[in-house]
Amino acid sequence: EQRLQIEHLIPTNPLFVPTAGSDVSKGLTQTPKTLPARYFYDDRGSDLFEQICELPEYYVTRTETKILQQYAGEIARITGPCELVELGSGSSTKTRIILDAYAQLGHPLQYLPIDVSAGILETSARQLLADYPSLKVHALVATYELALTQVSPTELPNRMISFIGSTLGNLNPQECDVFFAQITNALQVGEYFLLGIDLQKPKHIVEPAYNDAQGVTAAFNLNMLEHLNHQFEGNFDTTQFEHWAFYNEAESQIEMHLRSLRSQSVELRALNLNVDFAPGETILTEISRKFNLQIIQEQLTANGLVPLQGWTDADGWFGLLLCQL
Ligand code: AVI
Repeated sequence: EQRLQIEHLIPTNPLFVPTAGSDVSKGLTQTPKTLPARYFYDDRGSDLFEQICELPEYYVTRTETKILQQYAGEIARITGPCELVELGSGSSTKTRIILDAYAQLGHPLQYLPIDVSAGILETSARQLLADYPSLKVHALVATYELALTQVSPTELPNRMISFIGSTLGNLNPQECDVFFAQITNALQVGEYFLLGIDLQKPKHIVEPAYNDAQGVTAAFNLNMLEHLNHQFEGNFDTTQFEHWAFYNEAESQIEMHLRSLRSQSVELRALNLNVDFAPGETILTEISRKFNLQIIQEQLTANGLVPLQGWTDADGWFGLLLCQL
């Protein structure tokens, strides 16, 4: 298929890479224990995340989708013809709204989705090609860091890197600074950055979004242990851990943990690692920060990414910012 190119920047078998899993070893030997959130996203994790996006409690996706539906045309008018580069593209569902807006203006459609999960990347790329006959897709199986050093200008006049879904919230402030630097390095002057962020709102709305009644978020959280078992020959017993998520109002962030239900020892053979857990001890698997629109705009500006336009929903729950380098 000429319109589709898939490049694997993450080796299919990570065990052949000497540094693979060093982030896992580091996180699990720290006090308190942590694990990088990107280990949520194996194929099953990506599938569970798609289910989270449909949950009644998870307002995030629904709200951002509404904003995109209302303003994608405006985004396309501002940027003009653009290659769309998307970090953490997943199912690319929301991206279709942006592609539709470019199509309506008669612009060529070029899409460069980037995701750590090869399964979902390939499936959604093929569906997109079937639905958009003129679309060209160049997909990268990669982490953001890796991908951002690889993307280069195309024959289109500009590119827009899109980082929607509030994934920025999963980075701590230090990681955020590094990330913005990677974005500005990847872009050329005049190119665009589209950022979707979840905004600060009362605890009684945020907290249930990470503690859904059907237990999908709990399954998503626990699946990280299955992923590690599979990838690093581990023996985590997922029945001996439980999901725990709460909104830390002082920090304006959800903190999501896995809590050990008893004293236990876990081995990750491929990492040559044994980890002991006390009863009730937790692993921090994710933070999900909720932003203040004014502050994030100042931060973007300080990093050379000039906010051109911002949009929110009627309740002010979610923000979409179009920036230019
Ligand atoms: C991908 N990311 C923005 C989601 C979030 O809301 O922080 C991941 C997630 N974790 C639990 N539910 C959803």
